[in-house]
Amino acid sequence: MADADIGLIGLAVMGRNLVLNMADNGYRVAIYNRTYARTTSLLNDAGPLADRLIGCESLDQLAAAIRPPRPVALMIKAGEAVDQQVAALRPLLSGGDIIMDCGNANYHDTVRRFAELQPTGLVYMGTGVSGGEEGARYGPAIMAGGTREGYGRVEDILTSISAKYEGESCAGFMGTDGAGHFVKTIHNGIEYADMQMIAEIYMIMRHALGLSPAEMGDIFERWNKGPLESYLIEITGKILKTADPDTGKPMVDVILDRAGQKGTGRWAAIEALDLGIPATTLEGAVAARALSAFKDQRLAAEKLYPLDLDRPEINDRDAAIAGLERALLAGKICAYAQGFAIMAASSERAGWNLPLNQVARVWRAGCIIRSRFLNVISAAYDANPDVTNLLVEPGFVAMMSDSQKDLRSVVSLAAESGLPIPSLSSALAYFDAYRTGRLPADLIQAQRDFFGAHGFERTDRDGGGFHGPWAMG
Ligand code: NBP
Repeated sequence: MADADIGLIGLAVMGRNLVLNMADNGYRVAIYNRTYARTTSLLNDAGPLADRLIGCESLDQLAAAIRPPRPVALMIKAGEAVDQQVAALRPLLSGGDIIMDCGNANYHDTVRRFAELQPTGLVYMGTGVSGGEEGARYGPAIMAGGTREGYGRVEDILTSISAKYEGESCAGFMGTDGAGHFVKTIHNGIEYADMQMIAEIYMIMRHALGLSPAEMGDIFERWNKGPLESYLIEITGKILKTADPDTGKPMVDVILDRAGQKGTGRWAAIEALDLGIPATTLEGAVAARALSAFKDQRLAAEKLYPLDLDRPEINDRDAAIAGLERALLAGKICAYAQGFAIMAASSERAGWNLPLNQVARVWRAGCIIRSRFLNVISAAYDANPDVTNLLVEPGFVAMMSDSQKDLRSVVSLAAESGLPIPSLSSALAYFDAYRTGRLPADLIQAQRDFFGAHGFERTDRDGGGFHGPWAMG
């Protein structure tokens, strides 16, 4: 009998938890996985929720089990697997049915799939889901794309299963075709920058201030009650206070310093470059992870360039720690200014009309970058939907004016101590370039004209295409 509210394909860690979340919220879900063992395993583990699940051994059974018009969510490995799954589903679905890809798709693929399905009458909804395993089970942030009409038909399900921030759902419609997956990509790019800047502060605390992991853990715990309050600060405090059960050493001390990445941060940086939007904090974070992978080379280079710097004396440790907190806030402001600038530019290029106030709201709970700070961003976009750059919005001007000196001191301390802080230092460089009325780009233009006759504009005349009186040769 076709009485399921939705179908879900892909019962690995994310899909399985989303299904349980849907069932918890009263929905009847038809479930399918390429390897049937995962389906039986979920049915066995679901306890009383199993009554709301319909295990299907084939896609035909799945299609027959859902009440039309049928929404089918995919929670499978991103990439080719999604194309294969869509191709297999197509003949089993009919006009008005929805295929909702909830995996981490590259948004370019989503745009293509949306266009391919449009003539068939099927609605393709690229939907970013953030929050990992726990988010999927108890409430993720959900960034949906596709058509507004299609979203209207799954809105109840998505808002019910999403995280809630003070009672408000953290699910929302971002725009047509690839908008939802694009917003998820930028979320991940900002996440990279946030994590990197926290790691850089940790490095300074450790090597310039000589703090132990447990001491740092206490500091992050305290910071989580202030303007930096966020999931990432919270877990950093917990991580730093955790000991390795085998050795008794701080857990961070036994973890190899080689960071992994699955690619979404890199996608965000590529989009920024492609759009011509500076996103140096995100790029710095991607590069920092890449550089961390060259462990052997770093160890060899360390021998060639031993640090023989006179490290600056820090006389007032408490003041230095307070400065680090403000510096991290300043860096965070620059990272979010960059991330939101990428979204604004992409929205304009794709004609998405991304609701940036809503993006900030959706990110306030359920996702990895959830934080108190996102309230300030949503308020800025509520007050002025055409924000040019968050750095010049009144609330941010006040915060940045208070904290930029600290970012400067921290970058200077790190440079004098030989500590690499690519995201914080590029945040400062971005801020300084953004607030400088006249940059040395005059000389760049002269050089371009000298070697390539590219022409330039003049400060004292209208129009362009002027050339300098350069002597050739
Ligand atoms: P995985 O990304 O590890 O994918 C495993 C699932 O994909 C299994 O159900 C597997 O079926 C299925 N699958 C594969 Br692999 N190839 C397939 C194909 N050709 N046709 C049909 N199904 C296929 O699962 P996950 O970690 O649960 O993540 C699911 C999606 O959610 C991914 O896009 C991921 O990037 C995204 N995501 C993950 C997280 C996270 O924290 N893990 C967070 C946010 C988003 P099988 O059982 O038969 O092999």
